[in-house]
Amino acid sequence: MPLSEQQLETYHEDGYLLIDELFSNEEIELLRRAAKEDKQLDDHAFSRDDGEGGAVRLSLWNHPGEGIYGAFACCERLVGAAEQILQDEPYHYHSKMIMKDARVGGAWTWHQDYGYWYQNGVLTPNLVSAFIAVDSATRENGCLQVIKKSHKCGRIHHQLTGDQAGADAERVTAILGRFEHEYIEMKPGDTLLFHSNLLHRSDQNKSENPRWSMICCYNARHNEAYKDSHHPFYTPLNRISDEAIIQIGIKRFADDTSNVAWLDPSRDSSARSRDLAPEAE
Ligand SMILES: O=C(O)CCC(=O)C(=O)O
Repeated sequence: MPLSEQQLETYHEDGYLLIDELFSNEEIELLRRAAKEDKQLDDHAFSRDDGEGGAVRLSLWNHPGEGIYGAFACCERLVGAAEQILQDEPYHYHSKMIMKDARVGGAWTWHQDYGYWYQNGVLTPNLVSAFIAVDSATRENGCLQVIKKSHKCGRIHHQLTGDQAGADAERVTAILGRFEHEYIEMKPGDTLLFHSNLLHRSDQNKSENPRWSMICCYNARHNEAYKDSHHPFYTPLNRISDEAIIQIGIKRFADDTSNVAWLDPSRDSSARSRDLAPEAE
């Protein structure tokens, strides 16, 4: 059981749980080097106007694959934690690398991930994301910000700002008046588990330091979408041991990413789907 009772309680109460050093220096360095040297990752990257004069850059894939990215997404440490949180079998909904580059990395507006995923036919917000710090994330380079306990507000109406869908600004302002706004500073290897209805955002990166992070998203088996979308239906996940990360990482990614099902940017609606539906739980 990766998470203690106390950690689970914190997650459910606050909508997120920060775990320091979930991944060792050796593990995260393998991921960092692999990602930064990965031409395929770069080739599949796409940008979205952030509505503040910049653009966010990310690569997104649907299946974990058998390389280093899959080793992280399928390791017992993360999948076990997701299972405890979801109280159901987790399956890989997608992973992404957020490439918030030095000086030019774009901002993310306040949003809930379920604000996007609702549109994909996912019926309940029983999904969890694991945000793994690949580089250090600080206030200067645009670390993630969250509104603590905002997952309790239910799903909020989303609308477009630039290319990104953001949560209704009037409601976010009201929520900020009552709930705590937190900056989540992280060291490489630290991991934030967060609820799909947690409001989160990040500022542009005007610093000299990149802020890359990998986010693995899991859906509960019994919460698979009722209709087809650009993300997969339930697909059993091959859990691997925590030790395998180093073994696979040392082999590096060579041709490993070929089976991850890269998502064509034209099909991706994350960070830009328009949600005009009424608010719902
Ligand atoms: O990496 C960030 O700053 C935010 C990313 C995010 O919110 C998302 O991918 O939904």
